[in-house]
Amino acid sequence: MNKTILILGACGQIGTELTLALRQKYGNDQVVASDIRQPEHSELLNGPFEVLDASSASALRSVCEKHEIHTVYHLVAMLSATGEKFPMKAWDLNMQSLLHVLELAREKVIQKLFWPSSIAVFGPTTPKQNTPQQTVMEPSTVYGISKLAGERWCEYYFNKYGVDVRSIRYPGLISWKSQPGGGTTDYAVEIYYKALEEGRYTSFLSAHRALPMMYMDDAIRATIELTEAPIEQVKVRNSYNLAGISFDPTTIAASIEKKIPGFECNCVPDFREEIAASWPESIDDSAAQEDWGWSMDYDLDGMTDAMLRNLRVKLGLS
Ligand code: AKB
Repeated sequence: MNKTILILGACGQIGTELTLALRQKYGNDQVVASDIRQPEHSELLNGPFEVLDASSASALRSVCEKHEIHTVYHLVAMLSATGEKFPMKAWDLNMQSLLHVLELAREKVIQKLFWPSSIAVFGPTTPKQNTPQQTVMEPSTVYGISKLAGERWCEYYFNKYGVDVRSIRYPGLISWKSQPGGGTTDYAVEIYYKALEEGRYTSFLSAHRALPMMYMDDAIRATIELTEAPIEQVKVRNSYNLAGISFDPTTIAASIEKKIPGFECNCVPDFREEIAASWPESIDDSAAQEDWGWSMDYDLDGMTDAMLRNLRVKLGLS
């Protein structure tokens, strides 16, 4: 059976690494990368690449039909901080493209869908510590509202039409290959670049503002493991909590300082502090552990090692 994969948003932070991981696993030709722009990473051109506007239903359909796509990884989104600047654009982009793909799955043009949700579905009224899988969800950002609505649509299409849709509520994702853009958790990537380049960093979140985060290798493995899990193991059809590692700017700075003595971090919070303050500090992911056997590899110091080692090479500092 043809199991060709389509990645929407392949040039983004997650899309770049997911495309490379899936091509390594299944071969370049089996994974069609797509984005609204041509890739900066030439590695993405080692297999099929389509310039595709995922908010166009007809363009999406024609790419899925042309390549006989089986599984779509839908990674197109405007993140929390940019979303607050452009609320209507964020809503349109985040919702339209998801609904188009869900419709293609309902019509059986594609057979399976992975769609990412986020810790942003939680809000100021959610319990902050060890946030449960099912709890109060009153997000206060446009991004969070769009992710919560998306979760409801995913579960609706599963219940109503049997669409095989799978989802993870990603924590902040930390990676070195490709940078994030427009998120509230982005400080935890910037800090590694600045530590190596300048030996100091000014955080836009306050010193003790803890958030759940995860190293990209764990996030990619979780994404593929959930998408490929036997169907009977996937019991949550809105989105699974993933805990990751919880830390604040002070704690990540201390982890970096162990490797770069003298590294200095100070904090000048901006508008993103309010967004972060509305999100959980730590997450309970026991449902993911029990249902499909999730277990994380990287702790904070392990992630710091990996980030600094890889960035030194990337930035030509080694
Ligand atoms: C953001 O900061 O907006 C994202 C997220 C937590 O989903 N990284």
